[in-house]
Amino acid sequence: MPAQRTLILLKPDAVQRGLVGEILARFERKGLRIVGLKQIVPTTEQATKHYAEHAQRPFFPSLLSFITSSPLIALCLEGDSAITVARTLIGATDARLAAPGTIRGDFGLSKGNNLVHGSDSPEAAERELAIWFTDGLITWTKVDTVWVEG
Ligand code: IDP
Ligand code: MG
Repeated sequence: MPAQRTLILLKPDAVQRGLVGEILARFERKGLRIVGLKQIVPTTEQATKHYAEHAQRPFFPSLLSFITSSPLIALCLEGDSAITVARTLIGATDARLAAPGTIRGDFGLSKGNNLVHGSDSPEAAERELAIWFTDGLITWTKVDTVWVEG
């Protein structure tokens, strides 16, 4: 499979609980590269766009309040089959049922507050990356280590 890019959100519960480093480490250790990263409090408009497919669901209002409640980390991860690989690391939507060894399975106890979002298809990844990285801040270049003298 060719390299893909996927949109990951470390949701407000992950940030509030101090799990950002732990979760980032799992993605990095797997071999996915961080090519975009920022901490923001999304606007309601931005969150509504992101979760548009769920607009008619009963949990939508509480999902919106949750996701806009405090800072989250938006990430663009890149690598072979990044979309599926990230979803596998994240685990099932309901963290109470997610397998041990997955992020949700190891750290979550809720279906709504489930720590992480990951795009579920190439089309979703393209759509979602355009919502969160409107400033185009996605970049990564491999360079040889540069040593500072002295
Ligand atoms: P996903 O994040 O695993 O792709 P989706 O079904 O796309 O799961 O749902 C989007 C998000 O909406 C979930 O991650 C979760 O935060 C929230 N959510 C989904 N289903 C429920 C529910 O039944 N109750 C409360 N929140 C839910
Ligand atoms: Mg989804």
